Amino acid sequence: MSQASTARSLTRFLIEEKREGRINPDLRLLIEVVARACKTIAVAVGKGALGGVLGDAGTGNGASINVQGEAQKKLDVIANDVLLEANAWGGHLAACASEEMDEPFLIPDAYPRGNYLLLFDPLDGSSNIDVNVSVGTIFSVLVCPGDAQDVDTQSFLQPGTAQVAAGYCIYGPSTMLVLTIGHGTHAFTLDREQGSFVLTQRDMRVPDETREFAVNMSNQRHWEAPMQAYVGDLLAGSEGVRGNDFNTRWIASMVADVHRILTRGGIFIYPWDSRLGTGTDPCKAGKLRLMYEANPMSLLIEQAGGASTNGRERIMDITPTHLHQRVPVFLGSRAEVAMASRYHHEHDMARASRFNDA
Ligand code: AHM
Ligand code: MG
Repeated sequence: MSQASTARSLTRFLIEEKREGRINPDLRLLIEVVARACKTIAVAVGKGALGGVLGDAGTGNGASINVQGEAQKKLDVIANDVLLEANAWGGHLAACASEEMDEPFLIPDAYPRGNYLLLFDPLDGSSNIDVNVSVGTIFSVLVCPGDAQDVDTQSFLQPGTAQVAAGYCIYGPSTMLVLTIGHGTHAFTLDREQGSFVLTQRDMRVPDETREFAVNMSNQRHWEAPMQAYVGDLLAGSEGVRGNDFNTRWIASMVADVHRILTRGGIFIYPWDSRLGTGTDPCKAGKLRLMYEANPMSLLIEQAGGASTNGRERIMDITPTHLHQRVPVFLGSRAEVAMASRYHHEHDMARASRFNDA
């Protein structure tokens, strides 16, 4: 048999998963629609300056600002529109929520409403667009609780453990879709000539141990004490308590950093930071968004044998109170995530015992 005939397309993979009873027909079709939208976004990203898609969105009156208070790039807006248009009419969704939109987009009355909710960060890492560094789309799928006609913001406020699918598409030297439907994490590479995603890695595994960490070190002075202590010990290398030298990588595209970790291990950290709030306001508890970034990446990482916490608890156990809420993130190689959590637990216990003694 030729290689072409044995290659497993995303479509074939999903049909086989359906035969195994691991995915229902509506979710299968929804994932196909998202994958198709990602191909369209890949084309727009790939055109770069030739497509007139670089730079900030907005009118002559200044940059357009999203609900997160961040300046939108043209490609943020384009990617958001592509995902909405592709998903509006298929009949699988009740509503979409996006990092780029204040409120959920409810499927218009002109189309049938399905039972799924789709959440996405249409173009993650968009500060990298103008310098031609990898960016990506992150998505998460939930089941709509109750009647799809009554869907509202509250319908989305489910913990990450309720996700029925999650994935990202990375627009890098090659375009790859990394997907989980709760039975392992699998990678598909876009065959640009054929226009289809082809399964290139089944059951990705994150190595348990690592000597590589990813964090934006320029924020160090704003971190809390246990994070300072943990990274201090990583930086001390073989001369410190860890007894090993650690390497560092920071792409500033979560999709690209997580893709590296899924491929060769590591720990990705975007911690709480004193400029981001008191920690009691869920909209300011970190930089990354729970629903659009942390939850889908956590499911992908856990399905590949890794771990994901906010330093103190499993991210997917957090019940959201706000659609756009933020969360500190520590995810990747299981043993290293446990080590980072240990610094936080020991710090909290020491503080509690000082408080009790006082
Ligand atoms: P975005 O969704 O607005 O692009 O922001 C999220 C990105 C992540 O991809 C990345 O890990 C992080 O922001 C980088 O932040 P920083 O520039 O502070 O290092
Ligand atoms: Mg993002």
